[in-house]
Amino acid sequence: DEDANPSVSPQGSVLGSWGNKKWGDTGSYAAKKKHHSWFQSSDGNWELAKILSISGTESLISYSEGKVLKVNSDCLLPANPEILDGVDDLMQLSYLNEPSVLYNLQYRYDRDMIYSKAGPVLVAINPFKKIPLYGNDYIEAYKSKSKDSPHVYAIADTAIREMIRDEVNQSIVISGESGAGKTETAKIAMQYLAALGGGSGIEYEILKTNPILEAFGNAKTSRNNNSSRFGKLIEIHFSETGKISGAQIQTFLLEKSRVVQCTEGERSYHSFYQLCAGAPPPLRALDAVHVSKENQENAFTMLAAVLWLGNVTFSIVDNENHVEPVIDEALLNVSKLIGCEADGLKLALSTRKMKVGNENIVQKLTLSQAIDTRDTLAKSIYSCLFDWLVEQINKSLAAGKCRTGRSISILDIYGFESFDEYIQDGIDWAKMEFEDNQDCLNLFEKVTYDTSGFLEKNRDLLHLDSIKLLSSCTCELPQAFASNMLSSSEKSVLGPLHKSGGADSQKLSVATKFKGQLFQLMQRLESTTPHFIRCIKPNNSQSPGVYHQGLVLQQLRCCGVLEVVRISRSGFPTRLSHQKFARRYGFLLLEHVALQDPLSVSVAILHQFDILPEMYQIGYTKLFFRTGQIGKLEDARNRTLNSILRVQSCFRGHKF
Ligand code: AOV
Ligand code: MG
Repeated sequence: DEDANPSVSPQGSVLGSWGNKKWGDTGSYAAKKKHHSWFQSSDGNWELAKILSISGTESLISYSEGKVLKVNSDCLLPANPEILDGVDDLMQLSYLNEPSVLYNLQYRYDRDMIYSKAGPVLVAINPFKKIPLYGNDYIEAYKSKSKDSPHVYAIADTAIREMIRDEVNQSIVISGESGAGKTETAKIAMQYLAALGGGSGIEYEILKTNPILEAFGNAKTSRNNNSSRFGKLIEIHFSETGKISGAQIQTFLLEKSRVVQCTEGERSYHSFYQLCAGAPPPLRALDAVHVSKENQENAFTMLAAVLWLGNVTFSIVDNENHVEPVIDEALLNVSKLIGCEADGLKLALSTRKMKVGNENIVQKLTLSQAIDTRDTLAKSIYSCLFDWLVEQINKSLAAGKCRTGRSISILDIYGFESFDEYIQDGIDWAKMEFEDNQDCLNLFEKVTYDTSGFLEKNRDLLHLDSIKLLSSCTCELPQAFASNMLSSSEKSVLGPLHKSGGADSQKLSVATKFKGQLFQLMQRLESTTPHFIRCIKPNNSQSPGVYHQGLVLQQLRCCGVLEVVRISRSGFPTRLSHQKFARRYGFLLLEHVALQDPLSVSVAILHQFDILPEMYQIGYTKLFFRTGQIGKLEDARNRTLNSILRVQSCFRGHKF
């Protein structure tokens, strides 16, 4: 029966028409007898069904071990032939409708194949359990190319190779919802880079930064027991020979509010609990990044001060609701730990000096103002401590940094989720070139953060009184923090922070800072070749083996994974400028056209290697290729280079 299975063509011509754009939209699919189809059951899940007969607009289907149902044929979507079950790249599916993609990913997930390709993007579904896909044997296998199934290692491998081959910095951009596995994925990528580029020992230091930063910047939330509350870009530097020579870490907007408050069932930063549990391993890890014993002591002292600050209480001292801190163990400990007079601390927490006209007046604080001041001080000390820690780590990792080399950056940022705007704009972000910073920034401002909470949570402006208190401390760190705060507030767009009044301008300053950081980030990534990993959370309970179709679909849709596959399949995902193409392959030309303009050289190369016209498109400045074409040219280039090398070594070995 010819109609029983749709014919499969490599370019998916059966359904080059994109199965469905929305739920239920069947596109050009016409149901046929014996076809396998998807239909949506009453619980919203898609189920595989076989069409028994068709009459008019209705089809009789059988599904789930013998159940039979009459449905409107329009509600059916075509399923792929069994031979395509579990293909490792979604591009290979004949039908790319949502249920087919969901099914394929689930098929693989059920078999612990958590990685799949969606064209150029790696999709990683969180297994929420240990799976045996990592470690030296796997690293070796990907390095030697004896394994090529989708994997973070394969992405990292491509990044290293392209960095060396193209002499271009690379980036690995990891996105996904909270708890989807971004941070774990970043660590897996680092593991591979460390194994391939290691040797000097600095790779171990780089890997050890993970537990340190997690101790100070991660916390248990309702979505993730080890949730990163800061964004992180780690730039790993390589020498010209491909060896790791150093690294630099940039962090983004730590969630400070967590220091003083968190929702029920959530926790504050791990470091506090670790400190309370006594000299814990991740904190002692500080040795690894060459923080002196004295500075480690200082850091723990600050941590303890923040903890004690949380215990400072206030009592009402007059009938206008003004308060003063209770002089107890907590207040005394804080003053001792940061190195200031208890009286000074008491004043800073209960009064505010203000200038009205030409007069200096001292205003007493109400309970809520005092609590705010206390909390802001705690948040500020903690975030300064975090920044200081990152600075120490960077100093340590910069040792031996090789300036002439290249780098691979790994971006693990929370909230960096919504790429759909790129798709709407018709931009093929498979090879997104970060050409327009403004677009990227606009996109971020679209990103829905924990909206109201986000800005509220970061209302963190420290009053001058508190900053002065810190700068008067006898301990080194609070002094350093105070001068940092002053200089950064002076630099801020809004001028010194303590001058800016109401809540609106405070909010603005956080938004401005955020935007500034993202701008820097975009600038850094602009010149890199990006590789994308999209992490997917299969369920909300952090459980292994549970795959919620609806949840997965929502995430696939949100970042446009399905569209990427479609674009890649119909499009030309590989782009190269004529200059680059001509420089790289020009020497392979048999006829001498090397002196001509890059475009002519490009055309000559395409002709010489008989690249089929449907496999490329020539633009004014760039060449566009379908997947796989560059590989052929690379093979030819390598063959030629190898034979040149052989000839050279023959000559060298030969005594004339
Ligand atoms: P996230 O970085 O995306 O969340 P994580 O990387 O912290 O998510 O992953 C959450 C948890 O999922 C981890 O603690 C692991 O238990 C588990 N997990 C993730 N990837 C793997 C894997 N490959 N193998 C085994 N378990 C894994 V957030 O930081 O909250 O956005 O802000
Ligand atoms: Mg994380």
